[in-house]
Amino acid sequence: MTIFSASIFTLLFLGAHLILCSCCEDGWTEHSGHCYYVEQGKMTFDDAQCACNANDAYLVKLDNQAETDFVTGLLKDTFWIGTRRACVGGDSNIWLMIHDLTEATFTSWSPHEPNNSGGNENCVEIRTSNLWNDLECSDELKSVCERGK
Ligand SMILES: [Ca+2]
Ligand SMILES: [Ca+2]
Repeated sequence: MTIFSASIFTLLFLGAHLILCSCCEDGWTEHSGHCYYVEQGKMTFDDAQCACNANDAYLVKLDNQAETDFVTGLLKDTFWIGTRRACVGGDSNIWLMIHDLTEATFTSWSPHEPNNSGGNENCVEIRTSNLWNDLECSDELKSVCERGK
């Protein structure tokens, strides 16, 4: 085999590897070009986001129903998602994706939620029904981190 053909073979192998492998680290699961990690430890919303940040990730940004179906398949429990109330007026009904601070265009609220029960429910959990609920950020839940490959 010439050096040239050996180089071509190596390039083809690497190319196929990049296309075929999930490219997520151990413990992370690939879906649609992103990697996801389930944090079983229960933490406040801020601590959960910090734990994700420490792994170059962010609290999961649920962009659509397909991603929601995937993530709720990873964790059959309540958990934090990366969405919280915008700090305008104290009682706004604008919800931000904390990863990029854009307003949530996809939402999936439980019936009668968000209800801001007690006036301090500014963070969002997914219930076992796979629907969203606003909840106090100081509550301690499991969480899911997301990052690009
Ligand atoms: Ca996402
Ligand atoms: Ca609520």
